[in-house]
Amino acid sequence: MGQMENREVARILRETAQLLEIDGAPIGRFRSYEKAAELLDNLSDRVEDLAEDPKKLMELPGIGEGLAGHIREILKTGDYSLRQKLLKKYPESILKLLDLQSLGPKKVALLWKKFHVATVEDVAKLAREGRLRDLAGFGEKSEQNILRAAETFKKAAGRFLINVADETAQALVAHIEKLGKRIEAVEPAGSLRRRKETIGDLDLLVTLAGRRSEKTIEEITEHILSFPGIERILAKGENKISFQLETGMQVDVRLLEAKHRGAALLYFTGSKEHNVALRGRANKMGYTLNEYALATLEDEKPVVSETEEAIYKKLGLAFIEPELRENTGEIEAAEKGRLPRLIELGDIRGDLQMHTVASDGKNSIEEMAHAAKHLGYDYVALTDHSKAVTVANGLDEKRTLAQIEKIREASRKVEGIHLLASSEVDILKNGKLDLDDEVLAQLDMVICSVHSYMNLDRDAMTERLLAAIENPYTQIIAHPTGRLLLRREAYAYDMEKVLDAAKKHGIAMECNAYPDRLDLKDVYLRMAKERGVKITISTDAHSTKNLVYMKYGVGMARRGWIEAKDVLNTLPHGKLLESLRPKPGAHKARRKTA
Ligand code: DGT
Ligand code: CA
Ligand code: CA
Ligand code: ZN
Repeated sequence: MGQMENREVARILRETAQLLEIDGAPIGRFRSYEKAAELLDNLSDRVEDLAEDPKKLMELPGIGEGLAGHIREILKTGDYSLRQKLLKKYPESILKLLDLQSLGPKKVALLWKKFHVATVEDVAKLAREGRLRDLAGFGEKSEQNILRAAETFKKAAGRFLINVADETAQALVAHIEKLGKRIEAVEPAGSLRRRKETIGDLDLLVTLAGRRSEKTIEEITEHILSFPGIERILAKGENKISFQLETGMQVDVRLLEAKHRGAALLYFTGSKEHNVALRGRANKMGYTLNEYALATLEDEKPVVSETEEAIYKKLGLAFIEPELRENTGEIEAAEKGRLPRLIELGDIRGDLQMHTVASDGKNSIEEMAHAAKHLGYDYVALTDHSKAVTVANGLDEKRTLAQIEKIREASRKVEGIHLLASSEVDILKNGKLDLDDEVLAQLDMVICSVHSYMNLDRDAMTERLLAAIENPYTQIIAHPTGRLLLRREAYAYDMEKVLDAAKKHGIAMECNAYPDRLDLKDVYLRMAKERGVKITISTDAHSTKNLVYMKYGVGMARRGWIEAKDVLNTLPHGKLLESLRPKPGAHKARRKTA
C-alpha cells in the first residue's frame, strides 16, 4: 500500500460526489462525499494515520460508518469502487468539464444526455456552432461564456498553482535530502524559484557532494526514482532525470557537480528572456555563459561558475533576485545599482484580509487571532463578507454590527495582538457599497471588492471601480482584478485610470496572497508603485491553515519590484491606521482642530 496524502483521498471523494451529481443522485448523497472531501482537505492529521484505528475516523464530524469504510477502501486500494463504477458510465474527461467556469453538474449531465459530449473541446465546438443556445438553462450568453472559459482552460492545461507546485517541491527536496552526505544541495529552480503565479514543471537541481562517478549517479538516480507517486519515467540520463507524477506534474531533476552550481542555478532559474539578455551581455564583454560556467569567448576557459553572485559580479551587475529575472529592466537596474530592496516575508506585521465562520470561513475570530499571533503578527483584520455575497453567507448591517462587537470583545480577550474590526464590503454592480454609511463608519478598516457581474464591459467596469474608490469610506480594494488562476480571467477595466484614482484618494490596492488569486499581479503592482499607490498583502484566509499563504503574496509583490516601504502592513499597528485613507468623520475632526 502506497502512502496517500489527505489531498489525494479528498480528490477521489470529491470526484465521486461530482459523478454522483451528474448521475442524478439525490443531493444528500453526493453532498456527504463532498463534505468528507472538504473535511480531509482541512485536516491537520494524516487520514492514513487516523484510519489505523477505525474509531478515530468516525470521530470526525460527518463521517459515519459508511464513509469511514469508503475512506479505508480508498487508502487500501488507491481508488474507490463507486467512482470506478461511475467512470464506466461516463468518461473521465467529464470531470474536467466541471472545472469549466459556468458549467455545473446539471448542465454537464444535460450535455452528456443530449450530445454525448464529455470533453471541453467538444463542448466548445457545440458552443461555436450555436447549438447550445436553445437548451434549457443555456443561451447565447452562456455559449460565449463557455467559449471564453474553454480558452482559459486551454491556456491552463498542464500548469499548476504555486502552492501545489511548492508543496510537491518540498516533498521532493525532503526525499532527495535523505541521500545525506552524498549530496551537497537540493534546490528548486525554474518558475517556482522566480515565484511565478503558475508553474509548468518543476526544475530541481541536485548538487553532488563529490565528483560524479557511474556508481554514485546510479545510486542517487535509484533513490530519487523511489519517490512515491511517480507515474512514469520520461528520461533517465547521467545529467538529467525526468518523470511525471500521478498528479500530472512533470519534474526535471539535474545532477551536477558543486563547481557548476552557480552557473546551473542561473541557467535553470531562467527566465529564458533573462538568460538570453545575460548571454548577450556576456558576449559583448568577451565571455560565453552556459549552464556550466561563465567562460572566455576566445579559448572557452572557465572564469566563474560556483555562485550566481560571482557570475553577476563578473558581468558588472549586482545580484538580481530570482523574482526579478524576467528581462523587464532588471539588468539595467543592476548595472546602475538601482535594484529595489525587495520586501521579505519577515517585513510583514499583520494580515489584512481573512474570513471567519460568520461568513464562509472555517474558524472563529479567536482561532484566527491565535493562529495569527502564533505567526508573530502585531495585528490582523477580520473581514467577513457583506450581505450581497449570499453564497458566502455575507453579513447584513445588523450582523456586521454584532460582528464588530464580537471582534472588539475577542481583541480584549486575546492578548498580544490587535484585532481590527473590518469587512470585505461588496462593490455592487453600480459601484455603490453593500453596507450603510453608519455601519461603514463603525469599522476600523473598510476593504471593498467585486464578486458579481464580472463580465460588464470595460467602460462600465472602470466606472464601477471608480465609483467605489470615490466613496469616502473605501480604504482598500481587495483582489482588484478578480482573476482566478487557471479558471477565470481578470475582469477588464482601465487599470491606469483606476490606479490614478486610487492615488488621488489615498486608497491602497491589495496583493491577494491566496494562491488561486495572486491579485494584483506583478505588472500591475509595478504600475501601482510607479504612481505611489500603497499596497497591502493579505491572505484572504478562509481557515487558520491559509494564513501561511502570505509567502506567495510576498513572492508576487517581489515580482512587482515592491519594497517594504510600499506596503502598509509592514507598519506597526498605530502607523498602519494613520496611513489608511482618513475616515470621513476623522477627516472633519482633524480639519477642525487644525
Ligand atoms: P514553466 O516550467 O513553464 O513554469 O517555466 P520555467 O521558466 O520553469 O521554464 P522551463 O521549465 O522550461 O525551464 C527552466 C529554465 O531553464 C528556464 O527558465 C530557462 C532554462 N532553460 C530551459 N531550457 C532552455 C532553453 O532551451 N533555452 C534557454 N535559453 N533556456 C532554457
Ligand atoms: Ca519549470
Ligand atoms: Ca523544466
Ligand atoms: Zn473576496
